[in-house]
Amino acid sequence: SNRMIYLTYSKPQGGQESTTTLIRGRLENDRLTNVEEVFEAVSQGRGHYGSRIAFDEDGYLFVSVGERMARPSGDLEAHPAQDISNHHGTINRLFEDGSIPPDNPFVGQAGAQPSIWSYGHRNPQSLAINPETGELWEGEHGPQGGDEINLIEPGINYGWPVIGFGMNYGSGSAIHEGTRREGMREPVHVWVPSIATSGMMIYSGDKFPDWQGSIFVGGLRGERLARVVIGDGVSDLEETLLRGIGRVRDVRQGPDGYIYLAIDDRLGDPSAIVRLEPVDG
Ligand SMILES: [Ca+2]
Repeated sequence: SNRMIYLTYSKPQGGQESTTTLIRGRLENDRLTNVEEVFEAVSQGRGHYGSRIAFDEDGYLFVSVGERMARPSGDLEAHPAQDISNHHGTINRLFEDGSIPPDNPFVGQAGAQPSIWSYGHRNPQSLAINPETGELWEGEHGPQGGDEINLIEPGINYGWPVIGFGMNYGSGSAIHEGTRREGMREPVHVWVPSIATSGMMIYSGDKFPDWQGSIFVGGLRGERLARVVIGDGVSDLEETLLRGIGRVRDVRQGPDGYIYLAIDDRLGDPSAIVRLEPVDG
């Protein structure tokens, strides 16, 4: 371990607005030292920052940025999440120091942000690499209904807000023109109603052999752990584990092969890290 810690936060930009910013520093004597900014998103708004960080085996760093609650109305194709001159609703691929890999899909395209790896996302609060295949998986919050899991590939438009499965809060009125369209990628799995997807992990350990390759996703409002099995491009199975234990903020596989959950208490009380162990028989 190089003791480097990466984290994102909402960086004030003047007024009441702020943007998703990624920093890193080295942990020395329980202090974060040599803190430096790695990435600052070109985005504006008051909410829906994303954001998650994932590292792959090849030294790339992925960071998600939310659509910043820009309203989906009028010309949906003019929405900031469909515009790659900003970072609203994007997954970005960087080297660990924040520099831009020259083979990113929009490098050299006039007006495009060269860090963008994929776009057309809403609020991506889940991002994980499958350690066996190297695939990048993402989960995002839909509006009322329509949380998604997507397999992320470079240069792809994932559709928000032109296509999707959600509707407007309260009124239930339509947002999207439909659920599919040429040139936009549909999700691999959808939750209607939403669970408010949070941390994600693809299991590869030996403590739960039957769960190897499954995608685990925490639910915030859904207060659950979801297990999703992906078949040939679509989900074959989704089951709910541990319903009602609180808002599941993150799920990780420990080096020991057990599954760890971070439970989140909205009232700010101390809350638990929980370890899942197999039950014999
Ligand atoms: Ca989508």
